[in-house]
Amino acid sequence: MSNQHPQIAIVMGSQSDWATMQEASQILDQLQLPYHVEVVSAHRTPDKLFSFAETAEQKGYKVIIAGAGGAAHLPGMLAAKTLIPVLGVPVKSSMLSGVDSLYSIVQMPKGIPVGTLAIGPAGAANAGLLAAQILAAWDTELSIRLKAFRDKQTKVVLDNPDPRN
Ligand code: RP5
Repeated sequence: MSNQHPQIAIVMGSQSDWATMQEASQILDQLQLPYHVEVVSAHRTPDKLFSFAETAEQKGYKVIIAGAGGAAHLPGMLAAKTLIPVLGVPVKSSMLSGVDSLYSIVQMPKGIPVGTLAIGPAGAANAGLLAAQILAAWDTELSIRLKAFRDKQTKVVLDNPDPRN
């Protein structure tokens, strides 16, 4: 991990979201990208949500990954309070399997965008990749690491064409 100040923040509505959101952190670890992690709840700590969003730019964050489940306000409220791009991850909920989270995050009214990923671990991992790809637009070395990541996963498929093995 480099000593570089984190340009990515991973926030989530609850400690219980970490099981999902750690997929984003694992991708960023693989890509040697530093990140900040914090629980920020839209409904339990609304004032903290506001102060996090208001100070995010001065802390140097360039992308915020926000995961939440149920009536998932966190990504949309963060997006309303900052111009930093917010990637929303719908966490799978116990009652509605995360479809509630997905609809809450993806259906932002016109004017305040949230880039919404898939429900659950795949969405969290892809949020990590997408955050890295956004930063790679200004970082050639990161771009090379992302290309190597893709080449590796392509090779795994090409090297194992028989599904019975
Ligand atoms: C949301 O409620 C969180 O994002 C979490 O997905 C869900 C359940 O939270 P806990 O009751 O596990 O704290 O705020």
